[in-house]
Amino acid sequence: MAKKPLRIGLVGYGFMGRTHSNGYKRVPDFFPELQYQPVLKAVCGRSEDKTKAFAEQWGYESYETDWNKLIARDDIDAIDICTPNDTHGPISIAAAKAGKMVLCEKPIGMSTAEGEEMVKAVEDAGVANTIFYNYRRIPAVTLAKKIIDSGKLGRIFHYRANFLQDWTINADVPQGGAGLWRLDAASAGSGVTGDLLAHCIDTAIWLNGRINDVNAVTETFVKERLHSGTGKKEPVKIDDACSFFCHFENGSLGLFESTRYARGHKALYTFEINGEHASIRWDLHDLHRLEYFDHADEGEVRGWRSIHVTDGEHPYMDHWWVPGLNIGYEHSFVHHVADFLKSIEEGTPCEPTFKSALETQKVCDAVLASAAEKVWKDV
Ligand code: SOE
Repeated sequence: MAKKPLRIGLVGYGFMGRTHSNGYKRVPDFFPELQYQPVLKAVCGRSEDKTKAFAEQWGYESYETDWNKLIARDDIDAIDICTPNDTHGPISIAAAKAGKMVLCEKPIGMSTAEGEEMVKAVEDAGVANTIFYNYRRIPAVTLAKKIIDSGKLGRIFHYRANFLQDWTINADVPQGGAGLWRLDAASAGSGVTGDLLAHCIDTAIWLNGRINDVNAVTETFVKERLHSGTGKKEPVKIDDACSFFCHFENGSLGLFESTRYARGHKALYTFEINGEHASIRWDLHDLHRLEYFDHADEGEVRGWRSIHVTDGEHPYMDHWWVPGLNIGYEHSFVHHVADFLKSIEEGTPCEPTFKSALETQKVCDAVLASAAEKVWKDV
């Protein structure tokens, strides 16, 4: 089958630039049925040396150092944004206005107000769009969605999620600079709320529906850090840790916790959902396993099942190895790219679209407002 090219212009060559590039490169080999094939046309970054080196390493045909020039090129179909959060809005709005498809790393932007402008831009332009909330596409998480949607859990009572890390405990870690923009409120918007809880919230809304209201606490444990821009110690304006309660529209209660101060945890994302008939839990450190408890099982053997989600009948797994052999974190991005290509083939939205991802941003904003004002906040 002759493939249709999807010419990619990537902005940003950091950690996320690598995860997305890997997705584009792996897709044709493992999803050969797709009509579209990504073509790595150009990568864009501010440092010419680093951008050129990235282009050579990952096989991009060319590079730019100004994203406006990338967007203006007529040999690019889709702009993929892997830069800090404060640039998601300007780049995606300009890309949509130029008629390009837009793929963007999470979160959608810096605030609900900005997210609304971004949704308007992609919808007015009628361009395909998606936000990379990659954990939805880990096969065990996608299987959780299938099980929940089948109604096996019955009425849902509880949803709880954690995302724990420990990489900012050292007070000498600066705010800003390569890889450290996540600590600088001007680039990141918020701390763990937009960076980590946003993942938990996206999955939660997808699995358990709308969140109505929230009650949150945040803490900034290290109050001042060297700012790489000013070269001086500056107040830290991001949340280092955040916990919140919430009510879901379906009547269940939610409990979420995120921190970068949980010594020993590098990326412990876990969630559990408890229903009337059954429960499900998942842990990123053991990402191919889905744990499932079904009260309908016969008494003597009733217990938590550990489903090894590697069978050909499990989501996405027929595209990989033989049953029993695991895949990993990077495959969630391959799956997202595959689903995006499928969506443009079929003319359907690729979830989460900018519009769906705006719902997560609204929850994040309500969480931060609740913590600041010490009150419950409607979403
Ligand atoms: C932060 O350390 C981070 O890289 C997030 O920015 C990612 O979104 C998350 O998936 C892993 O942790």
